[in-house]
Amino acid sequence: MRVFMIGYGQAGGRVADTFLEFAKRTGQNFVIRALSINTARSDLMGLKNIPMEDRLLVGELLTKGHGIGADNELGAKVATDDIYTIQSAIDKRGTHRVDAFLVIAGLGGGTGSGGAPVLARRLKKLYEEPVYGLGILPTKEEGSLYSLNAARSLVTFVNEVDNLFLFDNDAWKSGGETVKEAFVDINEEIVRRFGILFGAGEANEVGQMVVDAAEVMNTLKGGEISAVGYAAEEVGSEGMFKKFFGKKGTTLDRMDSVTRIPSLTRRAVAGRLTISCDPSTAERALIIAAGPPKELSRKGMEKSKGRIEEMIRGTEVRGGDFPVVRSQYVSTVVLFSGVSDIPRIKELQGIGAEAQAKLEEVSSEKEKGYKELLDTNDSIKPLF
Ligand SMILES: Nc1nc2c(ncn2[C@@H]2O[C@H](COP(=O)(O)OP(=O)(O)OP(=O)(O)O)[C@@H](O)[C@H]2O)c(=O)[nH]1
Ligand SMILES: [Mg+2]
Repeated sequence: MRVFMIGYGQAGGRVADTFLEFAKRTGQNFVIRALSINTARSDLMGLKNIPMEDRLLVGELLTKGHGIGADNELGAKVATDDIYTIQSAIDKRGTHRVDAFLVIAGLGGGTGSGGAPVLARRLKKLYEEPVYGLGILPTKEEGSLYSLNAARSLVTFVNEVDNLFLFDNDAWKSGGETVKEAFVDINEEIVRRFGILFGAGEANEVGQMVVDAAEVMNTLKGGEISAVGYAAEEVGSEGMFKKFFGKKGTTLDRMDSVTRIPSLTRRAVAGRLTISCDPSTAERALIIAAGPPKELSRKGMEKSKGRIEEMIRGTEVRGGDFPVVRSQYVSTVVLFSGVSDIPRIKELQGIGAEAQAKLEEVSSEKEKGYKELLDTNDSIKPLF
């Protein structure tokens, strides 16, 4: 699938930047263009792979390029005020070869959480191609304001896009690293999964039953929220086999390649998903097996599809290959589209509602104080 990516805010920009790096490193061409939009000039300057001319500063009149500090409403206002600048920046870069748009943002801050839904709505008005969102949820440690922002942004974002992929930083953070190092690792994890999903339809090599972009898009159609699972295994083991058995592997290798895909699919589903959820609630699913074509067994894929069909609520399960001749790994990516009852969303909404109530209390206290002040002022007799 040829994707026009827009990274909105710092997280969005960094993830889009990592996508570009991944595409270059692996020789994939699924990123048609990657644009980064931010209210903070320094965040834009910190990117490595997105060309300078594709970094767009917005809200300059309001923020002078210094960002807007986790204010979700202000983030939405900036995007609304500057929507024509953003729109023409996208249009100028050419959208005729594009299969889909992907708007990426961290939903806990201000710029991306407020801006991404506004942009998605505009893109849907302007183009016929689907608009997907990749929303990154904050960690619990980031506090209730971030949860409130995420809860607010989620409800609008999910309504403005054709499908919203969620990734939960909270489930992926690991202790002991600095935040910056942690983000580098997390962004790699994000890009590996979605890079296979979007790259699959654009494979440079031929194979038996190669996934095409339409299959990915049909799986995403009509689903509100999607989660993705992934597992990989090294297969460059022929040398080892020779070493142990003194000949090239035959029967055992073939057996391996038939059982490998179902076993990797099982691991992808049972392992950590991009957002923790119950896959059985999914309306549709897609399995992609990536790796050297001789390792991608058709039988193995059929078996895996059968298992996922039994698992999910819906009946549509697609599957196919992403041949990568030179790869040392076989991996599977499983996309669950239209998942529901996501505990983390309920949690964010709970924390968000509490934070909202507290905010209202504070502002009504302030108002009360102000009124009292006015009342007192009233009782002060004019001097003249
Ligand atoms: N996965 C990932 N998450 C990030 C990254 N950078 C920030 N985040 C998360 O994204 C959320 C929002 O932060 P930012 O993207 O920095 O916010 P912003 O959109 O720039 O908005 P401002 O509040 O205006 O700075 C937070 O929950 C962060 O934890 C990143 O590189 N990768
Ligand atoms: Mg920022």
